[in-house]
Amino acid sequence: MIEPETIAKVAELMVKARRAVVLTGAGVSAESGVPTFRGKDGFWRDEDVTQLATLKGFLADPKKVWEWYDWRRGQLKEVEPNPGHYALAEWEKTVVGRGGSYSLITQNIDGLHEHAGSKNILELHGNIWYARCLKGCTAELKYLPDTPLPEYPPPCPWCNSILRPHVVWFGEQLDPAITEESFTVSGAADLILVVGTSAQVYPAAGLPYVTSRAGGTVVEINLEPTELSYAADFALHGKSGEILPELMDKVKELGG
Ligand code: BV8
Repeated sequence: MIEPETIAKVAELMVKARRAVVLTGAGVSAESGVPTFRGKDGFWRDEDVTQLATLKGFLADPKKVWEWYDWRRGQLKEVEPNPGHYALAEWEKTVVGRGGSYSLITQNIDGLHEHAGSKNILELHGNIWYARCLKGCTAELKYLPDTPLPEYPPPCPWCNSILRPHVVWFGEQLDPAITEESFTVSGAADLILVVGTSAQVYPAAGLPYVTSRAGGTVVEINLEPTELSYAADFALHGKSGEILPELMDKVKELGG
């Protein structure tokens, strides 16, 4: 339970924000039933799995890695956005409606923010519903909405190679344009909400510090304390699917 005065203070900042940024991680999707990576029920506790989410792991066994991703896609097919996703989409409407700017930067690859109605989304780690040619024969992305896939690995429709998931693996560069925009908006933000992330994976985890160094306010909303908690101006510990709607109720009460 977050103290009412803290909810009121953060909601006031959300009403005043003109350059708003949100950074989300797996914790935002947890209440939709999507497993997180490192939390107590994190599914990356099993070492093998972290080997799957690497280019080396993929090249060693594309079939096995695609089976794992398609299993995750199958799980995601059943889930819906939760009140936390919808609250962030609603806040975007109020900020933009006041003539402000809003960017939602996510490490999640599940597509749930878009499904909930968020518009200006920066997918730092890609999207599990898209694939691209392993050889890079084209910059085109192949949208693969149906799961299970007919064959593993799926063939590249543009050349005789195969497709790889359009996600960023450890040791891989993020999309330069998305990364640059994420750092630019974070450096200009008057407020960043950091929601549902263990704040361990870089460069994403560096974004709130960019906001703080530039004089913006950092609000963490997470189930448990993280390294960021000590650097944040506000650290609200609890479920994002409860805290975000509570904050939005207060924003609307304040005429946001
Ligand atoms: C790169 C793939 C250049 C897709 C993922 C040494 C020091 C610093 C950095 C590095 C280093 N060595 C290497 C690096 C760079 C490395 C990195 O950061 N490693 C860390 C782990 C040390 N980063 C990279 O490699 C990145 N590329 O930097 O390129 C480069 C290249 C080579 C060498 C150096 C630099 C690429 C990173 C992307 C990796 N891909 N996923 C997939 O299969 O999913 S990362 C994976 O972690 C997911 O994408 C995920 O989004 C991301 C972050 O995890 P979180 O979202 O935070 O999830 P997590 O489970 O950890 O935490 C959830 C939180 O939610 C918890 O705190 C929990 O308490 C909370 N929670 C749970 N339920 C709720 C909740 N909160 C609120 N409400 C709830 N209900």
